[in-house]
Amino acid sequence: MRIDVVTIFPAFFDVLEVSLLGKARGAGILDVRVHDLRDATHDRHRTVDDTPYGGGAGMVMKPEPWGEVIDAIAGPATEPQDAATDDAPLFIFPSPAGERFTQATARELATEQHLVFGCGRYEGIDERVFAYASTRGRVRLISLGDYVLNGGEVAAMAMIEAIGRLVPGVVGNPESLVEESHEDGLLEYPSYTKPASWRGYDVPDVLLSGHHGKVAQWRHDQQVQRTRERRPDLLAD
Ligand code: JF5
Repeated sequence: MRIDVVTIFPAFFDVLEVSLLGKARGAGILDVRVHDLRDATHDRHRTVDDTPYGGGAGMVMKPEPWGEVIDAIAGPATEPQDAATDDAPLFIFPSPAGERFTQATARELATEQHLVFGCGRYEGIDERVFAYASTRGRVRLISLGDYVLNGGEVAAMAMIEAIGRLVPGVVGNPESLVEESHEDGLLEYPSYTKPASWRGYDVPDVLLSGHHGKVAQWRHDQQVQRTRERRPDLLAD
């Protein structure tokens, strides 16, 4: 999978070098390229924002640098219908005004060939950038949750990690992907390791019993109980 990131803070993405995703990049499974939006400016102050038409607080990201970077990433313009196809890039703009990102979104996006994350700052990006990007690929505005960040970088990083680990070959053991939280709509069961007794806290007897059926039943009960207590919204749907 190829992932391009467009940002005015490319250093945010240095951490992608480490950990599992870093290894996947080394192995050629993930091809991540980070682009500094300011490299597509041509004034001496490398300006990426301007005041909003119609007035109001804050600044808006100018369209011209975005247009240049989109051209550089997506290549020469194609026929309008080609932008909607699966092999055209999928542009993702992290935004609190977008559709909600879930594990199901991560699964869906992990099947894509080419993702482009556009990280906005200030009060947002000139709306015409989304229209232009949609002539070169599909466009989705995606929200991590109902809170506001200073820019799209942290949201993009979280999405890249959630998506990247589902790309075949990135996580060593595919079984560890199946049994995890949110894949079956329930929270994870509690986990324990040695020692069986630690500072007066004991591992539940059932886990030491060697009775696989009872262990599975106990774990499922724990999942349901925790989900009811912590995330009743998950049980509702
Ligand atoms: C952002 C303009 C993007 O705040 C977010 C966000 C929250 N959930 N998901 C994303 O994005 C930052 C700020 C201003 C565009």
